[in-house]
Amino acid sequence: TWKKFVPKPFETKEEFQKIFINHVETTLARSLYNCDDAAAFEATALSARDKLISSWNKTQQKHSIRDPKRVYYLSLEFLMGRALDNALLNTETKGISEEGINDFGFRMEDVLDQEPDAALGNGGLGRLAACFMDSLTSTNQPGWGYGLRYQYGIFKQKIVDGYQVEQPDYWLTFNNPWEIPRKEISVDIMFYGYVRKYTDEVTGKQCKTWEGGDLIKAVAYDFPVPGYGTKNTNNLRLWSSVPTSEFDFQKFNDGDYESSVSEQQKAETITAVLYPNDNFYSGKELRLKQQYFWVTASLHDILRRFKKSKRPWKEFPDQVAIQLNDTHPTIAIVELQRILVDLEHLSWDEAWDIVTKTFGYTNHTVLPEALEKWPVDLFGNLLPRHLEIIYDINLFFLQKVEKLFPNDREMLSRVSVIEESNPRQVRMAYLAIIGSHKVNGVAELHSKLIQTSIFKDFVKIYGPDKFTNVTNGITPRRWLNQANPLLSKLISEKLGGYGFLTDLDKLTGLKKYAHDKEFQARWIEIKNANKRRLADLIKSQTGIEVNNEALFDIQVKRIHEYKRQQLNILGVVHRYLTLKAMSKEERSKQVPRVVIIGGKSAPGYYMAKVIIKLVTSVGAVVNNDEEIGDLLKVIFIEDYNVSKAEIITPASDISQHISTAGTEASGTSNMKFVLNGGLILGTVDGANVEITREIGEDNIFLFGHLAEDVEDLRHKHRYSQFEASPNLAKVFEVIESGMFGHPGIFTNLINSIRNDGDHYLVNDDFQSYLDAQDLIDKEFVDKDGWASKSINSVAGMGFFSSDRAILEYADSIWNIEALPVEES
Ligand code: 26Y
Repeated sequence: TWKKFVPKPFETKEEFQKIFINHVETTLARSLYNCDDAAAFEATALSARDKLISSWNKTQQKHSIRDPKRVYYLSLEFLMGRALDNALLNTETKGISEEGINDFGFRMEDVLDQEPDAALGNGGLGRLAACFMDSLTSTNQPGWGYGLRYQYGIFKQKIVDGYQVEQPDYWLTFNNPWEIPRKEISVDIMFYGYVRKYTDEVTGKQCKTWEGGDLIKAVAYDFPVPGYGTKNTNNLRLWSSVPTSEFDFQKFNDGDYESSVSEQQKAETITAVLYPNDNFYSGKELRLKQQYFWVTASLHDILRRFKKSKRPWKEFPDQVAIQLNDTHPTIAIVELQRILVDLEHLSWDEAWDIVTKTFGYTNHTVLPEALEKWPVDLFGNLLPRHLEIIYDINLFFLQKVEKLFPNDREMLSRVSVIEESNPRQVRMAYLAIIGSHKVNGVAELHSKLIQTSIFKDFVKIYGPDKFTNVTNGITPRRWLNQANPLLSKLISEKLGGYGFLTDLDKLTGLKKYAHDKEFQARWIEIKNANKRRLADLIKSQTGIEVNNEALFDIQVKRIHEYKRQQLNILGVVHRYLTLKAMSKEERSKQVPRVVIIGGKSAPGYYMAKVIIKLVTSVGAVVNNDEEIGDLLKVIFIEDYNVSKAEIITPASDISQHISTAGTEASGTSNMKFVLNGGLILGTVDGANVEITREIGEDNIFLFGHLAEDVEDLRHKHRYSQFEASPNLAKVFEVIESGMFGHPGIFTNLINSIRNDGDHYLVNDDFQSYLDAQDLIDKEFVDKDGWASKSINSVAGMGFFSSDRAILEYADSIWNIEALPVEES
């Protein structure tokens, strides 16, 4: 029968080798003798992909038959990183495939290293989406991701003369074995055009239609998302823009063939490049085009799937939940309303009821500069019908507000979706709130803050139940099992297997070993091995050798003033001055430190670029000071990305999460570092608060002012003289003396603290920061005490699994249920 000819996904080393060779010889048209690491990567990936596609098919079939309610996660960013190691580990075939390729003379490490990162995101928000995809599958949720297939991911960072230089990340140079092009799945998307009124012949009703615009085609590319401990495989669908096959025949006939073709070619620019701004809104038309293009293609796909079920429209929210990852996909609310009213001819109220039951909105930031607001003219030109619908949504909303709060004109202008500024702007966050049934923040403190500050009026209008919290999480598959195989293995020995990877609360079982000397020794040995792995990376990238005995102090994340890398490096200068002032004898008693900083600045973010230059300049002096030697090294890691994070995260003794209180919504790398046995130096901000609650306040180094103090401090700055904390004054003095190169480079950075209001409270928190650093130096000397803190911390991290986060969303926002594909 036909079944005989269906190749079985491999389960043994020999089966793997057969499939591998088959891919080398037929898919790649090579031979084993002519197969380099790059080809070995491709063949291994294709073999793993075969396996995933088979479970992907089963999953999608089961979903088609059972037709459960599904969630669609709309995100403009998916920071996936590499896929091969993850696929092999999640399908538990890394061992056999490694043995398989070893026989052929390849080393797994080198093969894995061939893969480019899928870097379709900026930072936290994009990586969260990637962790959520892993957890959706691993917890068997029927859920898809929808995003854009950018041809250029986040830029690659080079450091030239101490400065950041950006290079394009064209990640699709070689075949991408993970993507399945679905050229047959395409949607035509319109921009510009006009709105036409007409009378419906049957009902006699006044209707509107949008027409006459430019068309661009969206084509689907599917990426299988493997899970751990499951036969399910979910889908991530990314859209790519291509010209429509339609042609401007007028131009063609006029003999202007070239320009009619080149107009069409412009289509490709829509998905060409990821905007490299993190937490910063820039208001470019092309960005709005990306948003509408992606949202519309995705909705079209979702509606097509729903229509197959032949259910009435009112059942749509029983079948479909759509989660908006920040405001970037907010036009989906308007587009669904437009489809239901203009094309499906539902009444406004029926349609709006469906819309609001369908959407949920996650807010990731309170920073005013990150809130999206589109100029009304730009919006109305690109999407004329959508702007009209926004006006109507706003009108009905304001009528409701007026009834609730009669005579409160101020309230009406405060909550209006249209900001009456010059130019007038569409406030996307307000639209997202009005069009969703739930709004959530990403850590307890953050959720409380948005309810009492930027969205306060909306809490009054809708009541508190619409607003909720879902604290972020991270996937323990990538961030423990994959990044730190040694620790994962040790934990599995103590807990009797790898069950903690799908039930992270099991880590509490480690508590009883926190003071076990033998266990501590193995724990420390693993940390040392991970530090050596990072030291090798540092050596190969910078040529600098670091002392493995030193305390590894790491801050890696996007460079941003609110994240306060400037506080870190100014603290390093203070440490350097302190060491220089010591006698030789005193110096010999100090704990050696390697300060590691990494992260990208947005290309147009001047101050962040100055901070990078200060870090590299301080490094250039300190690292070459023979008197200091191993006591202090300052390393800037170039081009921080997901695959580097996998090496960096397991290697920290201390990591820094030191944002001005109230500015970091959650942070997720804080969770990754602690899960890998590093301790935190942090402010009382974002998820640091909950981490403290879960692991105990003795296991974290907190410092600085609280979020509730920030407003008063900023107010004080405006009305009183700047008084530098004495230690900061000394640091400024040596920078201005030229100790780290021409001081003019750093003038604006220093001024932002000294003369321009110190918005991020660097001065206010400086001494408290130094005190916390001193405490760290003291405690690090006690190796066993440090190890027991580390073990107890890991034991308390169960809560921060993204599985927990996904189950909370599934339960309280999406109302969906797991649907596992049993083994057949
Ligand atoms: C306006 C637009 C261009 C924009 C682009 C990217 C706005 C925001 C962003 C990215 C935001 C972001 O990454 N936020 C981070 O989300 C993480 C996941 O919830 C949080 O852990 C982190 O604190 C927050 O800064």
